[in-house]
Amino acid sequence: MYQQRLTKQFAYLAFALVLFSSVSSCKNEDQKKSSEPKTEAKAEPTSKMETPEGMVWVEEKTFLQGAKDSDQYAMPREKPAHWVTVDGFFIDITEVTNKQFKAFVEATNYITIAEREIDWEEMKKELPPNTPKPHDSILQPGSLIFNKDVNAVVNMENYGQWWTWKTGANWRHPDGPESTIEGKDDYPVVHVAYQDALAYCEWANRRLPTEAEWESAAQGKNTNTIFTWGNDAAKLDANANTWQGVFPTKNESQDGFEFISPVKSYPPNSIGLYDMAGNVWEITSDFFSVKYYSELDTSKPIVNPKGAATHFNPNNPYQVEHVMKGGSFLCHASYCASFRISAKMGVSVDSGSDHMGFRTVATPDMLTSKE
Ligand SMILES: [Ca+2]
Ligand SMILES: [Ca+2]
Repeated sequence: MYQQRLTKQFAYLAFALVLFSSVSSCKNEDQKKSSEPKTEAKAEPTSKMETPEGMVWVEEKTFLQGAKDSDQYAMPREKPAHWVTVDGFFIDITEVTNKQFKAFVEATNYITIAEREIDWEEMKKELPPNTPKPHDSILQPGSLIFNKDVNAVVNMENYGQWWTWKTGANWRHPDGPESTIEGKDDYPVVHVAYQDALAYCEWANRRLPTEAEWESAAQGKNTNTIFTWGNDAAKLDANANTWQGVFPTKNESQDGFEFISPVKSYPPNSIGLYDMAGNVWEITSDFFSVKYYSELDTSKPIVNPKGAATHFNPNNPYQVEHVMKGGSFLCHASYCASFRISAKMGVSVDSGSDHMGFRTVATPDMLTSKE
């Protein structure tokens, strides 16, 4: 019985290590007024550098970061919208794929966090004080996967109902030890944590985008739209792999994919970027702080913002979290609607799952300094 209780407790705690710790703040509040625009979006000449394979150039522009006034799904942490100026940069046209990540691992013998032995002494630092140590049989390498068999939920605030800690789940075995990525070279890599993404970036001479860079890329040639394809919510299913039906119990898959999809399965945005909405969440370099925007000086555009000075999430105070963007194949309008450009959630630096990956960016100075 004690074992069973511990198991349940650990399942909850393991989840607390990972995702959606900020979901309880999904309630709307009165939106603060954004400051008046001080500058117009401007076109910059495309970099004269040769564009790296698999990337596109995002031009410098000044735009509204955060939730737009007309966004009915906007959450407090996305407000107020504020003007930012972001320099031009290159960004991957797709989420990093299994093929790309495999090349990194083969070159470096890197072992992802989900594949490593769990160090309880380290883990407990990220849990509430006096959390009892789970049985060793539970403290095994693994990751979080969506529970595809969930058929009823009693409280949407209790996300532990549709998440399962899966021993043996990692990027090579996305659904657990029996699963493989054979034949899935062009699927996004998953079960990679922020720290794993950083290691990939270091090897590839890339870095993670800031949240502002990510939003600039998601806007593309559009001007301050809610979605990466524009403002028409009815175009969601044609443009992104998300969830249709009743989340999390009934997935009607009208968009063509029940769960994860190969990259480029949906149309690109206006500058040729795929899956900026949906498929897998994408990690950014910014700390996740629910109060970051509300404390900004928005009297003039902020140039190349790099996010909050530190992380802050009252629902997950013991962990360092970073911002992830774009939502995933699990996103539904009834549950945070994270397929919007301004939407965000926090994820701890050492946690991955089967619906989170990343894409990388590069600036001209990074590419020339490597010559
Ligand atoms: Ca889908
Ligand atoms: Ca995505």
